This record gives sequence, C-alpha cells and structure tokens, in this order.
Amino acid sequence: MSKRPVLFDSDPGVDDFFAWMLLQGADQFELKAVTTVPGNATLDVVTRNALGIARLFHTPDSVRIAAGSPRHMLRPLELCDVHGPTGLGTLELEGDKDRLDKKHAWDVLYEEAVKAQGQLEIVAVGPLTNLGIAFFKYPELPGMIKQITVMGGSTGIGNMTPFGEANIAHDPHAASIVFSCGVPVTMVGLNVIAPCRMTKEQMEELMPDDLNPEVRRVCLNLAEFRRGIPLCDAITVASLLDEEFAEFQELGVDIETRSPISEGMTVVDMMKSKQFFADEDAPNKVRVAMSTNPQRYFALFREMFRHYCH
Ligand SMILES: [Ca+2]
Repeated sequence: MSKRPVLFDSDPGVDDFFAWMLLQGADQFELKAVTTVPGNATLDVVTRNALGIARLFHTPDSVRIAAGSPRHMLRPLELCDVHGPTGLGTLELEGDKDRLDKKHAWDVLYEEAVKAQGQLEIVAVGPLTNLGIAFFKYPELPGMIKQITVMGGSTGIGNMTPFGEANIAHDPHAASIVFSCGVPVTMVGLNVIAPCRMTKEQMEELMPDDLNPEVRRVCLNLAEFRRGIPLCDAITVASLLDEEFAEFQELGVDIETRSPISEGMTVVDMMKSKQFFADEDAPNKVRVAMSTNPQRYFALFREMFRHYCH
C-alpha cells in the first residue's frame, strides 16, 4: 500500500515536537513538508526549532521545510508563553539553516498538493494563517486537498480566553477560512486532551533501551518541562494514526470572528440544530473528536520510539 502524503503545519513547540515525531515515525504516512507559523514563539524561533528537530530526527532531505507568515491575518501577533523562552522550554536545537526552502509555506503547500494529485493531507497544529493564505492565493486549492486535521478549538472552554483555544484564537479569521473552505476538516480540541496526560516517568517507561541517546535526552527534557500537561498536538496526530484512539461526531462548527468577548471560539452545534445550516451539504460540517483512549495513546508512543533507535 502506498503511503499517505502529508504536510505538517506547525509552530514548534513542545507538543509540536512529539506530534512531528509520531507523524514521521508512522509507517502509513510519508511526510512531504513541514511549514512553520508563529504561535508558541515568533516565526524566526519556531523555524529555527523546526530545522533543529529535523536534524535530531534525521528527517530525510526530501522533506521540505518552509517558513510561513511572520504575523497573523488581522489580529496582532500574540505569543503563547507556556513553551518557555525558546519555544522548546530552554532547549536550543541547532539545525542546518541551508535546508530551509526558499519558498513561502503556502507555495510549498500548493506545489505538494499538485504533486500528490488530490491525495495530500494536512496536519495543522498551530494557528491556521498559512493555510488561510494558501486558500486565498490558490482558489482551486481546496479541491486538491484530501483532508485537514486541526489541533484547535474546543466543544467547551478555551485556554487563551474563556472560549478561545490558542491556535484558533491567535488567528480566528484564518481559521474561519479553513473551516469553511470545503475540504473535510477534523477538529481535535481541548475537550479530549485531559485523559492523555503523560509524565516524564511514564514516557521513560515506553522508551526502548536502544533509543538514540540524544533523542532520549531531548524527549525527557521536554517531558519534564511540560510536567504532564497533555501534548495536544501529539494527541491530534494520534487520532490519525489509530482509528480507535478517538471517537468523533460530525457536527456544525463555525468560528466566532466578531465578538470581543468570544472571538476565536469554535461554536460547535452540539444540538444539531437545523437552523445552523441552511443547506445540509454546508461546507463547515466538521468531524469533531469527542473522546480519546489513553491506553492506545501510550501504545502509539511505545511504537513510535522504536523508529528512533538510529
Ligand atoms: Ca502547536
């Protein structure tokens, strides 16, 4: 069976690190490109992190790494302050600056979509700015993407504002474009992350003895920094790798872009109200994760570490 081509749009990021690790280690996927967006830190910092992670993971040279927009669409740039001064706690991972693609993230996305002939999947675990720009610049692009899996939003409360989850609330206008673009969207939000806590000690138990020593050191450093707070982005990738890890419902979701109090809220139509959609085939029907299975999550990490014993 041929591997599923995937583009990873990210703001690395402690949990982005583990999401990338899961995706690159998964037999069923072929990572085509990593694109960066500010969120956990500025564009320069997250792009430096991406190059450092690529070196650590021995990410093949064929995987393009491209920087995206240095700012969000309409909202001023605001950074998460929970990922530490470097975005990876206090770690500084050095990479090869020369491998950074000369093109912008949205152009790389388009080119990879053309190459993949309708099969390209996107995993987006940062603010959705780059995707929003891509869909604006290339109106035909939605018809060329198989699906988008987003870490973002919530069926309940937020983490940046009372109802705003950071990835969506940093750039709600881009999120609105993505959720209504017509490509099937899966949303893995804050409502399903709590069961998947993993402490440093639990992570260490899942590591094989022959895990690459530098990979082991960095993973445990990040796990210690994170102190068991769920790795949202890794949970999102887990939902792609194991069909039984998460349960989903197809629900209407819209992004609040106008209210000063709830801007960035993913308004999820839990009532399945007929008024929410004038048309049954309205494009913003979203596959929303409703629950996750921590045992299967731990099993995925155990399997993943086996791919990094080089
Ligand atoms: Ca992220």
